[in-house]
Amino acid sequence: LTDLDEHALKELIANELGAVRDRSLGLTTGALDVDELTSQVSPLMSPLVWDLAHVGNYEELWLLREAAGIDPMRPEIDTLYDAFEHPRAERPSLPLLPPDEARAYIGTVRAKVLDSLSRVRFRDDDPLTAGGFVYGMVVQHEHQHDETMLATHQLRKGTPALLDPPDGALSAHDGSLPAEVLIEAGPFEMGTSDDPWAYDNERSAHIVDLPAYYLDTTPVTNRAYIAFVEAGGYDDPRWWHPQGWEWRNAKGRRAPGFWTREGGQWLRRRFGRTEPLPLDEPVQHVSFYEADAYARWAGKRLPTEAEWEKAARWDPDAQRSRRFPWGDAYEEGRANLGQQRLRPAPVGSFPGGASAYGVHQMLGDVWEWTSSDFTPYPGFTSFPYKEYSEVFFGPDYKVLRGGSWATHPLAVRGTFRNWDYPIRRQIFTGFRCARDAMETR
Ligand code: AVJ
Ligand code: FE
Repeated sequence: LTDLDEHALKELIANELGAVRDRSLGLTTGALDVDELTSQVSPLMSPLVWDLAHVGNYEELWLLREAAGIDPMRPEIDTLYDAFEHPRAERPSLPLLPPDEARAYIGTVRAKVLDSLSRVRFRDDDPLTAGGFVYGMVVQHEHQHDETMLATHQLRKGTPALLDPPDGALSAHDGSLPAEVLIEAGPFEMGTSDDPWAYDNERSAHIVDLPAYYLDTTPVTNRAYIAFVEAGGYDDPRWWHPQGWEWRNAKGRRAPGFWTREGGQWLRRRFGRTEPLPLDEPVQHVSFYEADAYARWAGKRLPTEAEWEKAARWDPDAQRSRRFPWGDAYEEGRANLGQQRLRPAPVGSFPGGASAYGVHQMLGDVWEWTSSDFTPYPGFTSFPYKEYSEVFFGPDYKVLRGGSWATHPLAVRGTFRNWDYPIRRQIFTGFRCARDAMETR
């Protein structure tokens, strides 16, 4: 991105806008009838048609009104698609644009964006347009909602609407990985000051000094998690955070989301189909409290987000942090990202995506819970609006890192920070464990 001149950058932006729109339309058409697009599968999720019009309304606000100075097209609908005015639970009862109108609206917005793109100057002294930032923000936003729509699809009942893409051969597979990697004590650079499309919460780069620790080489698998379940892990309050124990009792949780047991076998429901639980895949649909309880049972703990990021980005030989675990540029075949398959890849897949420390599958597959609250980095300033990150800072949210199989490569990097309530598990969440090392420097 940083190497492109303005013309090439605009070409990339136009292509990425097209690609993400294809993705959004793919998640809102096909086997879905109008009723399925407008109804709600869970109070945690929006009707799909809300997400669809919301991404177009966000695009209108930022790319037409703010960047291009174009007058509002339909100011009267802004309030319907303002996420802060209407929590998800009440969205199905709003007078939303019906699917056809929503598609027409976002299509008109998009045509005007592409038309105005060549006229908008990217100015180094204007943080909104420098490096195409606001366009990157809109592309990432639509991909984030596409991932949210996939979580909605996972919760849907009825005829399956999504087809597994032909899986293709997974890349080479390493079945002989050590269980843990030692990360030596010392400082590393966390966050970024120069990634043009990074969000405010990823800024600025700052040095963090960590004691030595061990980190699991791969995410925790279904096989390993079954051992916790079958050892009675859900029935022993010793392993659970008091609020986690409360949640387990109130909700009757005894296994991860979408797991069922039949005839002595563990199964899982995935996009409307039931299949045997794939033992070598990372466990998915666990809450922070479940991840935390497993880690204690295993004699470990969850990593802090600094520990996660050092293991993913720091190159101890070069004494610098990388943008991705394997280097600074995104490369196909190094991670299971971008909805190329509708599931995490077995652990040991994508050995070419390992970090300098030899930690595997840090990007893609499953979002990884960390033990850290979502708090601002030193010197944080909100940009370009405080409802993206700032209003969520505090002890209510836990940080998740690394993206899932559903996350687009443009919407994740080694510095990217996601967050959610510790009880949530409808998103594609897993975890890996850490433990202290006694090593001294
Ligand atoms: C960063 C994934 C927590 O989905 O709530 C979407 C992203 N912000 N629209 C979310 C977001 C505004 C956000 N997360
Ligand atoms: Fe949004």
